[in-house]
Amino acid sequence: MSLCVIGLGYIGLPTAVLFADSGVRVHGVDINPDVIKRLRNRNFHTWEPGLEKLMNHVMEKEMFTFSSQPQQADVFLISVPTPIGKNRTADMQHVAKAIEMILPFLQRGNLIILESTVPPNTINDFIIPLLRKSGLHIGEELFVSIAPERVFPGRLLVEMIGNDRIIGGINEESNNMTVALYRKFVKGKIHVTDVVTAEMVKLMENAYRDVNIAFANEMARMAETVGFNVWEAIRLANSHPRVHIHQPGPGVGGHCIAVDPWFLVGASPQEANMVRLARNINDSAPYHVVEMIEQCVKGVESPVVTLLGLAFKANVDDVRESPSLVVMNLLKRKGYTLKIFEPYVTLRVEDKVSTWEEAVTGSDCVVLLTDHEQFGQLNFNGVKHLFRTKTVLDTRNMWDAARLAELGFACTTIGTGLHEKYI
Ligand code: SAJ
Repeated sequence: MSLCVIGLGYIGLPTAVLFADSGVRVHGVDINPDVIKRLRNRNFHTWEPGLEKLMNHVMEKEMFTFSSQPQQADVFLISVPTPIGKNRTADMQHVAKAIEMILPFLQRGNLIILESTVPPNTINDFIIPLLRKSGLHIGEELFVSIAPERVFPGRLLVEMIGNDRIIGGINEESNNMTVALYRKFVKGKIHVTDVVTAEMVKLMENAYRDVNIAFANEMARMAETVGFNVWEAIRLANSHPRVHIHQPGPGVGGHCIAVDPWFLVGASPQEANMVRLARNINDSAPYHVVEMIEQCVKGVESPVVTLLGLAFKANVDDVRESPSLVVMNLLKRKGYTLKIFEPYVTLRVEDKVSTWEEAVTGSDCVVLLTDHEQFGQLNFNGVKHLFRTKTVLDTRNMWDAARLAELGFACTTIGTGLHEKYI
């Protein structure tokens, strides 16, 4: 069995490596020469547990080769980005390019699998017309399916192997071939359905999470006016066996939850009302954080604001669509002096400092944006003399506000409405 994987990004590469480890001869393709160069130099730069070791292993066994050009194979797997483009519609140019690249290599009996997240009807209305250019009879000589990835950054390998997989083929042969392939490493259940349902399942999962987070964010705003603690209320509500409310925060980032719901809005603008509203609520969250920061530093002359965390979520170095960037840019535009402390992200950012001590020196307000584990253990007592104004704002409920108040801090936690007590 041979497999050609197009796109060696954060999903394509580990997928290719897992197939190679399961005995499939894999050729990986990426149009970005930097990716190929890095792989050649075995410079992987990944924070995903276990991935580097597995890559070295399959390369040594010569089960995984890579280059900028596809080659003939039994199966072609496409795992390229589908970012949000103009007018918040899916930008399909990378998928189109991937199909174009493989067309000259297609042979009778090949299977094409799409792993990228796409709007509903993409396989039927977009992919199949492109594949017809091969001259092969779709469904009889060329088989097609979608098998969307559903893994959580930071747990990629564990989830790729252990999670259930949804497969939607254009016909029974496509389904059977796709199931047989994924069975090589997937330990979770493999669910087979039709293509449009498989496309929709992926989008529904992420839209469900977005709507749920928007609900939590709305409850948080309500808590600030009504006067209760939303974190405690959610914890207690979730003790009900059929309730699972997500957590509020400074907004929703990443390339999935902040993006995929727009594919539903694009596909069905009349019907996608709740999905659109949720997106707008979550997109407004960083603006609310900025308003709270302005309240915290009110009356301070030329305030210095410290931001903790640029990554979109805990313990990763990924800043795509991060609400922290929105907060940072808004504050910059308003003329605030900033200090940014982000131990995970190597990105060069103006105003970045490298230690906690540096971050708080001369600060008038320290704002916790990303819930990196280490931010939960910061030592305030040892640095409190370095602050100019002892004010903190916690958007993730990681800090003990009562303890900080004992140390002389004015501590505001979003979604509590109780901050007056500590000021
Ligand atoms: N967030 C909250 N409150 C919460 C949970 C998350 O504000 O209760 C925020 C996070 O801080 C972050 C954003 O939402 O900014 C998204 O983070 P995430 O960790 O929930 O999700 P992703 O984008 O890393 O991964 C999601 C996952 N989807 C689901 O859990 C349904 C993952 O399984 C998908 O594979 C991935 O999207 C994808 O590729 O679609």
